[in-house]
Amino acid sequence: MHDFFNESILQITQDAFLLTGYALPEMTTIWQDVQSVISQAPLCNMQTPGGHYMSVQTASCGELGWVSDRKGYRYSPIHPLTGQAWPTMPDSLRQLAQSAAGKAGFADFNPDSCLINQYMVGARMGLHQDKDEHDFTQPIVSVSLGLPATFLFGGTRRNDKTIKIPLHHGDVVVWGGASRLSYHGVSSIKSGDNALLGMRRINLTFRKAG
Ligand code: MD3
Ligand code: FE
Repeated sequence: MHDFFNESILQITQDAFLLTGYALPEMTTIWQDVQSVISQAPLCNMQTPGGHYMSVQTASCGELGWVSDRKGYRYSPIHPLTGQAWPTMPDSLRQLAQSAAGKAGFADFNPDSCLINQYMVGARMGLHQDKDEHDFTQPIVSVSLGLPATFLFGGTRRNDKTIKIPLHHGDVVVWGGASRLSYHGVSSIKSGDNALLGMRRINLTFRKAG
């Protein structure tokens, strides 16, 4: 089972672990549940406080969702366009995030937010820190779906040197402790065609935001 899905655990730094292929055994259900969430909470191009639009489209599920507009970045209990509560976090997604966190040594991870980032070919995410959450002792779990990406991972200062980490369909990364406030980003997505998702990448990030 595990060999079949090419699963392994690689340590990136002291508190960051790459679980290759970890989402593959449950992928059919995960992808169905993600599609159900984004049919209820449409993906949208958020505006940044600087007035630009992100090249990545976002939506969320769980009690809180990450949103951005001219007023700033924050977590909100409602979708900014529909005005509705975010869809409930599907059990398949919560269980995947909890079990991956456990594998990386973070017991009892209980996310209240799952951010869904959609990257069409050419979309990217510049170097940034995730600091809109309240509790930096909680890890972040990320799940990559669809087209591969080059993930950039640096230190806690913007100018620290970055390393490149290739992320593939089904890979899961757990970031906590000393790496929780590290700068990170995603290089421009190259064209390709994934058997399940087509010409795009979707990343799920699970957080304890509130
Ligand atoms: C390392 N998303 O939504 S996920 C984001 O692939 C974000 O969509 C990227 O960065 C994506 O904020 C990267 C992996 C990730 C998420 C949070 C981190 C890596 C992290 C926080 C600290 C260090
Ligand atoms: Fe981030």
